[in-house]
Amino acid sequence: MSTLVKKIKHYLNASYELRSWFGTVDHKRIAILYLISVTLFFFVGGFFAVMIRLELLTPAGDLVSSETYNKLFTMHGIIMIFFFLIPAVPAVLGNFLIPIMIGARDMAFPRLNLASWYCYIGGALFATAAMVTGGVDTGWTFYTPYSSTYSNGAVVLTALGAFVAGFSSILTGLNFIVTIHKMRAPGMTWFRLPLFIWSNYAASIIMVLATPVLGAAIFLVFLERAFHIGIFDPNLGGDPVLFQHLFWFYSHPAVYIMILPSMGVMSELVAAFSRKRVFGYDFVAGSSLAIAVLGFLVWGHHMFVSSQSMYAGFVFSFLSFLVAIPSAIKVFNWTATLYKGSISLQTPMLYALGFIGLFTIGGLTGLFLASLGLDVHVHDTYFIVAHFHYIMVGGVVMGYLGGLHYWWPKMTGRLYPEFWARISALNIFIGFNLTFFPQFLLGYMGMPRRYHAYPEEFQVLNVMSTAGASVLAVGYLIPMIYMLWSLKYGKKAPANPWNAKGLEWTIPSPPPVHNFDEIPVVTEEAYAYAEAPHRG
Ligand code: HEM
Ligand SMILES: [Cu+2]
Repeated sequence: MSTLVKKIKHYLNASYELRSWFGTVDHKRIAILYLISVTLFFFVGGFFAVMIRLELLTPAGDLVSSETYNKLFTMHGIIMIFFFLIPAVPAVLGNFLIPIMIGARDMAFPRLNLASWYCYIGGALFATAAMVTGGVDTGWTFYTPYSSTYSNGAVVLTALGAFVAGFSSILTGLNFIVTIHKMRAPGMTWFRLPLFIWSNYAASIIMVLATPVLGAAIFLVFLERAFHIGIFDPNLGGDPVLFQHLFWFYSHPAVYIMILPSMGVMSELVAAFSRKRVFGYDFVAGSSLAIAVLGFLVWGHHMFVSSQSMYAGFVFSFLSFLVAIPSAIKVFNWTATLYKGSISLQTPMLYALGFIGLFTIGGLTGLFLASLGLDVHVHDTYFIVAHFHYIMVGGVVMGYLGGLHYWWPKMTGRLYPEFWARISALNIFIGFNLTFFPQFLLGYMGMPRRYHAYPEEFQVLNVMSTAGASVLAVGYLIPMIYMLWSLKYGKKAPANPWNAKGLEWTIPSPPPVHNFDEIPVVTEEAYAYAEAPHRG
């Protein structure tokens, strides 16, 4: 029997040569390459976060100099946004699952897929070079004229890193769009697609349309720095606010590049662990597209106090309220899916429930910020920091970890230890709230962001936040350990450990090189769970 099992070839044991990995065009192997790279950067970015929190333990700026502190939060932001959050869900889970979920043998452009990973690595090398040659201190937002004229840091190298990594995102988006249009198995109509596909599709549209604008903005900063052409520097006849427009025209939609794919994971988890079809499937699918469109119309809410006309402020404020509606539709529909579902609280579901709660807090505080009058008060305070961490860490990272646990058996063929996984999910939830909730209070009391020292009355809340960060750090380390452990010692995973619906669960774990021996013919709706046998 065991010799028989050993003979089964799958994508992981098909070949062991280095070339078969670094030259692979298999979407599943590319997903693994991304998994390793983004995990590495998550911990590098995490290291900077720990340094920031240690500095803020005491009111005096005593651990690092103010210059070093500026570099710490800049590199933390750049790494977490460009090298972790943007690629995490689409490039790891999306790459692995999209072809399988639609019943295809690979992406539409397998080589382009590999090229996108090399762009990511190229960008990462530039960014790493910038870090080791003195770092950069502009903030992840690269605001001009500081970045273009005054900063002495490695701005050009870092910007080049973000620029090159941007191509990875563009190529991934392009590949997803074409794959979803062209490679669906017979019977896999648009409205039978898993919602994970819809949300990645919507995110891909943003990747393709918005990322080039960031590229252009960064390129202009480079031109101004290198050749002193007056684009942003008023001394040279330029306009610094122009940069903010270009930057946020990308970066607000970019927040949806991060959150949309994670919302897709959420729909999969909620359905699988309530054993029900997602409530209001059409609305959840449509809301992804609505977010992609509306997301392009709200960038001015980052510039309420940047000399933007008051009337523009009114309009951006109103539009920002609108963009919250499709997100609220999703939260409502996930909750409605839980209602009378037969719920099992396994690890991925714990992450999903965490996502619903934390994303709701992040989204509601987004509405506070979208209110023009209130934002003037809390702009550039710790309230902002709390808002976006609730969404990006409470939302995106929770969804990513939930998804990683859910599909881990499929990706690796091994089960992880459920006990430790639950402990760490709980640990992350508690650590997260302890870290970031006090920051809402600090911001509301007026503590500005991006300073390495602060008045003494803010210390108690800062100590809570730093304590929470240490709990959170442990929460992130535990999965690292048990997931690596499971690769060797974990129980072998069956094809469908969760008894879930979806084409990915119809093929062996781990999948064979070409996913399907025979291309499936789809006859079922998505999430065709027999309605849960109902308890009175
Ligand atoms: C529910 C819809 C949302 C609304 C109405 C909203 C509103 C806002 C507003 C008005 C600001 C600017 C505050 C200021 O700087 O004074 C802001 C900042 C921010 N938001 Fe949101 N937001 C929403 C969702 C999101 C999502 C989904 C993400 C990320 C995945 C996100 C990430 C951010 C980030 C990163 C910043 C700060 C950028 C910086 O200055 O560094 N937001 N949000
Ligand atoms: Cu925004």
